[in-house]
Amino acid sequence: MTVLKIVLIGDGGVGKTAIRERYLGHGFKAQYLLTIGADFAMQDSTIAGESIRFQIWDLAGQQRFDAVREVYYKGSVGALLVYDVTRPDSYFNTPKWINELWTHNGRGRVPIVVVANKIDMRELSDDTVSPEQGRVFTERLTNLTKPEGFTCNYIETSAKTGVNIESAFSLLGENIIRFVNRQRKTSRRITARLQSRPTQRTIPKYRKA
Ligand SMILES: Nc1nc2c(ncn2[C@@H]2O[C@H](COP(=O)(O)OP(=O)(O)O)[C@@H](O)[C@H]2O)c(=O)[nH]1
Ligand SMILES: [Mg+2]
Repeated sequence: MTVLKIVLIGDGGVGKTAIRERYLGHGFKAQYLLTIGADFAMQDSTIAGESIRFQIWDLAGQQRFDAVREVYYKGSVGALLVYDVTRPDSYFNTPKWINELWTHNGRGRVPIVVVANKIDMRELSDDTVSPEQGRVFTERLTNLTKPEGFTCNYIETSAKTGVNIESAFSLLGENIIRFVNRQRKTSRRITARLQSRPTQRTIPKYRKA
């Protein structure tokens, strides 16, 4: 069982907790209690034939506190980056969140699924973020991560209706597996190289003797 730490990022009120609760099978509420610090929950899943356990971190309330933030991001291998389609400001703030994640997780660029949430409210609002905007942004993001062996995805969700919530997590899982496998390969290569070095050095010495 591989444990994968993932984080939910995005402005306050975009639906991070609602998405997590929906994924955990807890339905949907009109209000979620603000928890102190960061909350985390486990959910097991099978991604690309591998059993994995998502450790899902959900930053509650104080998104401004640096100390909480470092613990929150450290070791995370992926994120759901959520914005609210009825709040364009939450879309324009997404680069800030990505920057924070990639700076503080200790692993650099890790997979992200861009989640355009609250699509059940799109018809009710005049000023919304279009699917096109979300896709263009995600393509740009993927250009940054492709050299690392994985892509980023765009998905439209509603925590209220439940549409695409499962898919958001499984897309993220698939790209994390790609990312993790590649990292493992790299570290095996490095280990092999380190182990072979002493032998290479000692052989000429013995020959001389
Ligand atoms: N209509 C609608 N409301 C949502 C959706 N997701 C979350 N909400 C509501 O938006 C508010 C903020 O959600 P919350 O999960 O607490 O946001 P967070 O601060 O990002 O964790 C709550 O009142 C939720 O019920 C959604 O997909 N559709
Ligand atoms: Mg929350």
